[in-house]
Amino acid sequence: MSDFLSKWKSGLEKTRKVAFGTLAGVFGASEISSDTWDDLESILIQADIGLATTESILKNTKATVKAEGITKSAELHAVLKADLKSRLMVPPAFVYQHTPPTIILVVGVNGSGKTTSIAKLGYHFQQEHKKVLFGAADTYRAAAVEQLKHWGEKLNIPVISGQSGGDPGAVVYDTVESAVAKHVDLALIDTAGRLHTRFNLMEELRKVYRVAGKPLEGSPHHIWLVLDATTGQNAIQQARAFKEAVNISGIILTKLDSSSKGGMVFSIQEELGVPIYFVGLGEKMDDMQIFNPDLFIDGLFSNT
Ligand SMILES: Nc1nc2c(ncn2[C@@H]2O[C@H](COP(=O)(O)OP(=O)(O)O)[C@@H](O)[C@H]2O)c(=O)[nH]1
Ligand SMILES: [Mg+2]
Repeated sequence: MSDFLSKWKSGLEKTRKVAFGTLAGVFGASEISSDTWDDLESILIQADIGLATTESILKNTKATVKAEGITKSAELHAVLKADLKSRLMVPPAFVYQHTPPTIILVVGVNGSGKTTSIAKLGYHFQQEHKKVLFGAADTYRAAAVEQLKHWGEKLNIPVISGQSGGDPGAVVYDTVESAVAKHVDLALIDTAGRLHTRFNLMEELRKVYRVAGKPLEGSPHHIWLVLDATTGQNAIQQARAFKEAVNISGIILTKLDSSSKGGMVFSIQEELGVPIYFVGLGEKMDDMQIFNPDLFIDGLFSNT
């Protein structure tokens, strides 16, 4: 197996075990009965697919089964796989600004994996021979700035930071200005994920967004929301709130390798209509992979 395939298979191992792997029991040799549909429904819900999406999957699958005259539950496997695949968006190819730099603001709640994802993304873009800059605008936590500096040193990527407890807007401004002056291809900016109230957090994000456009018109060019896959449907609620505040252009889904149930991937696409650009399949630098629906579905089902 290629490195690439084995990364998806091993990364999704836990997810497969806790959720989708149990489908094997449903896809037995028996005839399809109302029990088959009930079992399928409960497994999909347990896999964090969410009620609305589960209902829609069942409806489509039942229609296909009827149209194709399928009677054996074993044949449901392929029908379900095809339906799930059709729900996932292949992420659009990443487009760099014609005139560099490309500025990416990375947002999300504390602990979702923003800072480590920025490090992994920095590594990813370095592999594409791009010159990268980091901005440490999560000024509320000294540890967050230190964490990004640590990654910057390891990867040999410069980090723009300000004073601890200082104005995040000032760091964003300095990062964008410096990205232009240093002629980097791309800047990734870390942001705070927690303020006293959600309203404050969203206001802060709007402000940071406006400030990013001052030194460079059109910036930020992307706003990526980091979601922790292990938080399941809660992540969808978070995504809605962030989407109201700023124009989220892509999702980074972390911790798919932890005991996430994986099903929220389908709700993200269905309810938010925002592409998943990257997924975190482990803790290593090269464990951040461009989201690939085929590999994802195959990884979820590989033992069934
Ligand atoms: N297993 C796993 N752990 C991750 C992944 N992404 C982030 N983490 C861990 O999640 C924790 C929080 O990450 P951090 O980047 O500090 O989150 P932040 O508060 O949003 O900046 C850290 O312990 C990371 O190592 C992932 O894709 N897989
Ligand atoms: Mg952080």
